[in-house]
Order: sequence, then C-alpha cells, then structure tokens
Amino acid sequence: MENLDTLKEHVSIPLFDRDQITTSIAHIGVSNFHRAHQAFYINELIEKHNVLNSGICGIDLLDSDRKTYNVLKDQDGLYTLITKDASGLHKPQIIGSIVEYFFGPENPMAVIERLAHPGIKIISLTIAEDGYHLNETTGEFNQKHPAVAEEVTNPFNPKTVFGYLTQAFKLRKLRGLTGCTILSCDNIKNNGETMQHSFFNYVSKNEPELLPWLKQNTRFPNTMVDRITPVTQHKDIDALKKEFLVEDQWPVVCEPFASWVIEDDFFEAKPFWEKVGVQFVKDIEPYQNMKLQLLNAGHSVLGILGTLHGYKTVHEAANDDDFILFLTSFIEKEVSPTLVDAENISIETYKTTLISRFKNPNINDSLSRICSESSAKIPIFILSTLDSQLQNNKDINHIAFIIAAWCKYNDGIDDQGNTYDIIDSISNTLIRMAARSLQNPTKFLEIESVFKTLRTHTFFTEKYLKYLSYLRSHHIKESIIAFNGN
Ligand code: CS2
Repeated sequence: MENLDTLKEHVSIPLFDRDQITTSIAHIGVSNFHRAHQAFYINELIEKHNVLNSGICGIDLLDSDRKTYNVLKDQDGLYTLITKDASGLHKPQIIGSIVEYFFGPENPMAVIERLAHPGIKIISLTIAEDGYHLNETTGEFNQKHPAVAEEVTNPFNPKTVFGYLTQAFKLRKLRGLTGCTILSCDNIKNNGETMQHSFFNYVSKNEPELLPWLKQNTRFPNTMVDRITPVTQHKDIDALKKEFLVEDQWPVVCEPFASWVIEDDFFEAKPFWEKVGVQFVKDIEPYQNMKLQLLNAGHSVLGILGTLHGYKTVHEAANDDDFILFLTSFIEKEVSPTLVDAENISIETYKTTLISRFKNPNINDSLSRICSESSAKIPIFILSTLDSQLQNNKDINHIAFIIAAWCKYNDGIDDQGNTYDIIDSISNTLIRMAARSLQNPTKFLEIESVFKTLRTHTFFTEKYLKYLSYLRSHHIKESIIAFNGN
C-alpha cells in the first residue's frame, strides 16, 4: 500500500500517529470478519477518543493463513474497509488499528512470548465454530484431533490456539505475572463459556498443574458480534484501484450495520469500548439468541434453499418473493416465539432491518460462504430453535422443511443441473448419508454429531420425511410455493 498521505484525497486514512499506539489486545484469527468488526471498532476508539493504548496485535496460527501474513506484512498491518450500502454508496476507509502482526507457523516462540507479555490485557479470538474442537456428542475436548496429538509431543511448536495459550499462560505464571481476559468473537452460543470449557478441558488433560492458576487468572465473557462481511472479490480490488487509486492486495467489504455486545466480566477493568457503541451487559442470552437464530439462521435458510435453486448470492435469494415469504413466515411462526426483548434491543426492529440487510445487492455475499461448515452452524442457528419449539409443543414445519432441504443440498446438484461443492469438515459423511437417504430416508438424521437423538422424535421425523419426499420429486421453488400456500 502506498504512502498514506498520498491517499487522503481519495479515501479516509487513520487520523492518528500509529507510532504512538501501544498494544493491549492480541487477536487470534485475522479474518475478514475481524478486520470489518473488532479492528474497525478499535480504529474508531483510537481515532475519535484518543485511546492510544488499545492497539491490536494480529496473530494467525494456521498454515492456510499465510496469505494474510504476506499481505499484512507488506502493508504494515494497513488495509481498506469498503462499506457498501444498498444505494451504491461505497465508502473506503483505511484501518490502522492492527499495529503488529505475528504468524505462528513462521515463529511459534514469538507468538507465545507476545501472548505472555503483561501488556496484553485481552486475547480475542475468531477461530470459527469448529475451532473449539469439542466433541458434540460427549461435550469433551477432542484430544484425538491430529493437530492436538502433534502438539502435545512438541509443545513449543503448538498447532492449536489451546496449545499456544497453554504455553503463554505457563510463562505468565512462571514469571509471576497475572492472566488476562479471553474474548471469543465467534458465532456460537455462550462463546466465552464454550472457550473456557474447551480450554480448561484441554489443560486438565495436557497440563493439569496450570489449571488452578488459570481459574484465578482468566475470564471468558460471552459476546454477540454482528456485521455481514463477504469474501473479497477481485472486482473489489480492481474498483478500489480504479475509482479511489488505492492499491490494496486484500481490502475488506462490509455492510454499514455493526453491533457488538459483551458481558461485563473482564479480568481487569473493562475497556472503554462503550465510547464507540459497544454494549456491556450482564447476560448475553437474549442478544445472542436474537442474532444467531434470526440473522445466522436466516442466512443458512437462504443459503441452502437458494443454492438448490441455482442462486449464487444472498441478495438474489432475498429478492425472490417466494423465498422471502418462506423466511419471514419461519421467523414469525418458529423463531420469534423463542426470543425476548432486552435492554436496548427490539426484536421487531432487528427483524425488519434484517431483511433489508439481506437484500443489499452491493454486499454480494456468496451462498457458498454461508453454506460452508453447515454441519457446525445448523445445530447452533436452527436446531436450538427446534429444541425450544419441541419443548413447548409449537410449530416446527419450517424447520422440518429446512432440514429436509439440507439433506437434498448435500446431493451437490441444483435445479438447473449444475453441481456445487459441499465445503464442510464432515463433507464425506454429509454426502454419503444424503445419498443413502435415497433408499432409507431417515439415514441423514443418523449423523449424531449434528442431530444427536433427533431421529427418535417421531413428531419431527414424520414432518421431515413428508418434506424430504416432496423435495426429492420437485424443484425447490415449486416446493417453497407449495409450502407457502398451505
Ligand atoms: C454467516 C455469518 O457464515 C455465516 O454463517 O451467517 O458469517 C454472518 O454473516 C455474520 O455472523 C454477520 O454478523
């Protein structure tokens, strides 16, 4: 990226001296989402409120993140955030809050030392739903994961976030330092508690003598994070260069909407993030349920149904009246009864805004991003709603239809006759069980890590089988129209 001063006529640049910033946050998983969300909030905090000690040290741990490493190293941690609203207004802003960057596979000891430094008060994470390595059936940490098996024999070259944190906190303990707050920013229920559960489980298996110290020296507040951030496309890079004269190898596109709610449970004093719109609350539950069961579930519904039809993006599906009628009726009849308002949120407002967020054509969010890792997403986004509806003997028709459609989705062919990839850590199982369900329709529900004992619930399976049989012999569009008409 060129010299910042030469760019300021075309885009907004950080209005602070980056050399004055000190780092108190280490963030693991410098995804597009992190760069559109947390790094954006912190940039605002530094720029508008002069909180100079809140710089971010970005850290990636996976070999597959080498591209982030190369780009952020080349661009000195700088990148462009392009906020696009539905009217076509594109506002590029250069974000300067990531002031350091470390790459685990290149120098694991440097990462361990950085995390152990007492100046780091918050270690935040976006490691995705499956990064927590929990065995869905037993709820225990998956000690058999190959990355875990490898790092326990070579602890100074860790492979997982748990291995890195263990070594870093061992150093803090050894040096008589204190611990810090670990802040999960992933789309999972009770993400802080989940992180604590995975981490403590890992430590009790691999480094048990550290556990008492950790229990006293760490906190894991739950959070709710929200901002739609698609995969960056070549045309975004080209447009930035052509229209704004910015050469950025990896800009990030996002919607104008952003929200961040965090439980007030920090190891030391909570940060000054309220100044930039972060909401601190006692209990995350109503906020996370609203977000995960409306937005993320809504995405998955449009993703699965839309892909079956041959749509490629969220806005195509969201601008199809039949699809949106199905989605809004799913929300009204099956999701809304499980949600409650809380301080500073109105479910009604969130629902209305949500549909226009999905319709924003400039975000161009691909359905393949949405559908990736559905086996980890669906239990959180949709089956949790199913559980509460079943407990209260309420309507579950839409969910039965969605799960049946997901089974068919794993056939990998849309109604136009085009094939698509199933991107999922258990894709082989999904594809195999969907194929076997052609002969034996309940087969798909036997995937225990996703459905647990759902196949034994006859009230659900009867509906599921009826929809699956209809979907197998009709196009998705026809099936949705028939469903909406009933
Ligand atoms: C999406 C999310 O991948 C998905 O499942 O629903 O990435 C979504 O865009 C964000 O959570 C928005 O806050």
